[in-house]
Amino acid sequence: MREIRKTVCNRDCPDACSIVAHVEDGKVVQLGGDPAHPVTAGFLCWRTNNFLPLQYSPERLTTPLLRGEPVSWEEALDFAARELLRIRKESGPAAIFHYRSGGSLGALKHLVDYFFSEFGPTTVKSGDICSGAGDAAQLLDFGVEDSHDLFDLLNSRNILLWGKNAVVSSPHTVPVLKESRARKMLIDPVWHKTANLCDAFVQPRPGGDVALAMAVARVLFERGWIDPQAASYCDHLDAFRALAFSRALGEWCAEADVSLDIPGDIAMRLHDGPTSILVGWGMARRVNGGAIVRALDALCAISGNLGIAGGGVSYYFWRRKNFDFSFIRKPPPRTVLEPLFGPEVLAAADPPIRGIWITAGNPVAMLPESVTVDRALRSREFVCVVDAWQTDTTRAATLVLPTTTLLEDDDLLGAYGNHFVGASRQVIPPPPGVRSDLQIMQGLAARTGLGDLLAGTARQWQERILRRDAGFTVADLEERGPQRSQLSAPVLFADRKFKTPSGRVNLMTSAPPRAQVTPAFPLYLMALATDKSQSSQWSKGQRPGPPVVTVHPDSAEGIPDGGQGLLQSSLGSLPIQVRHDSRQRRDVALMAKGGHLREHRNANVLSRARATDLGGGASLYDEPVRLSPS
Ligand SMILES: Nc1nc2c(c(=O)[nH]1)N[C@H]1C(S)=C(S)[C@@H](COP(=O)(O)OP(=O)(O)OC[C@H]3O[C@@H](n4cnc5c(=O)[nH]c(N)nc54)[C@H](O)[C@@H]3O)O[C@H]1N2
Ligand SMILES: Nc1nc2c(c(=O)[nH]1)N[C@H]1C(S)=C(S)[C@@H](COP(=O)(O)OP(=O)(O)OC[C@H]3O[C@@H](n4cnc5c(=O)[nH]c(N)nc54)[C@H](O)[C@@H]3O)O[C@H]1N2
Ligand SMILES: [Mo]
Repeated sequence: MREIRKTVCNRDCPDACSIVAHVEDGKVVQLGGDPAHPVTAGFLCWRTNNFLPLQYSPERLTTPLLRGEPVSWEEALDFAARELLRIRKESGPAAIFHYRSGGSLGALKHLVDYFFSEFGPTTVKSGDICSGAGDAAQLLDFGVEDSHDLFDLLNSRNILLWGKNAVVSSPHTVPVLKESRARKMLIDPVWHKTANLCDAFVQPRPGGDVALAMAVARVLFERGWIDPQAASYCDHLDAFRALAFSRALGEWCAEADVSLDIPGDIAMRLHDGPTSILVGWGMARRVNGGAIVRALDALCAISGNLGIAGGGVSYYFWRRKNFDFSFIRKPPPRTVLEPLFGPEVLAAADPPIRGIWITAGNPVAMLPESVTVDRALRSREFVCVVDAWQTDTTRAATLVLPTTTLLEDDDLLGAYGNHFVGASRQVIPPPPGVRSDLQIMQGLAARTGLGDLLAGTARQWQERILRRDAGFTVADLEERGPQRSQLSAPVLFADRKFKTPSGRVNLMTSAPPRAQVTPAFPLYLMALATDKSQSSQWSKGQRPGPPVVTVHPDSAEGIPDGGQGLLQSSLGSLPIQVRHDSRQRRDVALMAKGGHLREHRNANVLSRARATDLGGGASLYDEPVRLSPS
């Protein structure tokens, strides 16, 4: 008999969809989107619609592996406890590094942080590979990082999609964009399908956005299109104006590589408000990513689009505000900057990092300088990876512990692309031998002197973590499905009061230079999200053969469409297949993110570990590369 069970997707995606699972004889046979959730709107993305091959993959881990050999949970947890206790005793807790990434965005994953905070506190990561530079930019400018209600886009007269591929990475924003009658412009160095939703497409130089924004600001000042109240809620308006006027319009346009009429067009759209700027998270993955987001914040502020319905500069939705993690309070003795994971782990001293615990992350594939990350892991005494499948990272581990998938999860989810909160619930039990992160840490707590630190069921922890003033209980989420948080106003900063030290917007006054490509390496390598995978998790596996690199035909170095070649950076090279696309700029080489290292499909083997200007992000899209025939 077919039964229908609902859950919430826990993947690292802005949408946090409500999933309808069809279960037959204990097996999930079909997945779909919940029509009752206003954002999910009855459909799922390709990668989750097609998740079942991964759920039932033969690669699924169902038993702990110690140095590659199956062992019992008793043995595995005893070993882990012994190693952690030994390293702590010999070198202190800072010699242990707990690294958690976004494989599941469930709120209870923070309980693993809680364990390591109480066991140590141990070394943890700082910065953020995904959005660190943009987060820091918005916190500097506004003191808080959050967004307008998703449906407030219906109040906009103009929408600027600034480096945002909604079709691939936030598919549930697409129906809202389609419904909105606003004029829409995409500003992105890369042509992608989201351009089809827009009436205008501007294709600036990668990282040229600060220059483009300065040109726009200059036009706004020259035409008198500055909000007359701007000086009352913005600090440094004069210094920002001076920055915009520090170069002629033509110079800014040359730097951004756009024609002279573009700044005027964008300025007009900002003036003809309300105008919403939707900033893609990818903006933060450049050397000057923080400055780019700060420049967009400033454009929104001076043009009078902050704090009004249909306006705003929306980057991240503050999903964590619905949860109370205040019980995790011990400051770490040391941090490892996430984008510099490989080099910093290798270089750490006093004490060296001897043990690493990895939760919901695949750093070997997903962090820059993959080979260095791999080497850093393989040269530690003890590395434990908790994951549901074999990955490039589990292969570098001493101990691998098998855990639940999104269909077996029991957790709370906030979204970073809308203001809903939901509960994920097991639509099927995990296979025998598989334990949740919480169960694993409970087993470890019992063995490391932390006793009942984590005692309680997942449900009890959800009750403890969900903030009462969000406006609903865990039971409500279970019975009625995801609910919109009352902690989020439809319009952000409606009172034009900001959480900065002065209470006003902190406008930028200077900007660092963008990254340059060179004659020897003339292309910016951009490995971007694809509809076929969630970062390194490919629903139906990776396409066979070498990874595809898409370039403008003029940049293909004579390699024909479909031909093979090498993609090289100063770090290494990768055999690839070339695809021609004349809609792309001549200075970019495009790949899919998340290819596996062991199959030579990973762009991060070519990217140097470099941090961004702000917030400890990674300059993932700024690596200069070249193509050559193989
Ligand atoms: N299908 C699928 N969906 C996903 C993911 C996935 O792997 N697959 N990943 C998830 C994750 S981890 C995240 S963080 C989110 C968001 O993931 P993101 O990758 O941030 O989302 P995109 O909207 O694709 O934003 C990237 C866009 O920024 C553009 N861009 C890059 N550099 C510049 C620049 O200098 N200037 C301008 N103007 N644009 C630039 C890129 O060309 C690209 O179109 O998506 C999530 N959704
Ligand atoms: N070149 C390049 N590199 C990038 C990016 C890019 O655009 N280009 N994007 C960056 C971005 S935006 C991000 S967010 C990062 C993502 O980097 P990661 O977060 O490391 O990527 P995922 O593939 O999502 O890996 C998470 C792992 O968590 C596992 N997992 C899933 N659920 C659970 C669970 O419940 N518990 C545990 N313990 N594990 C679980 C998955 O099986 C998977 O192997 O990558 C970054 N790296
Ligand atoms: Mo991300």
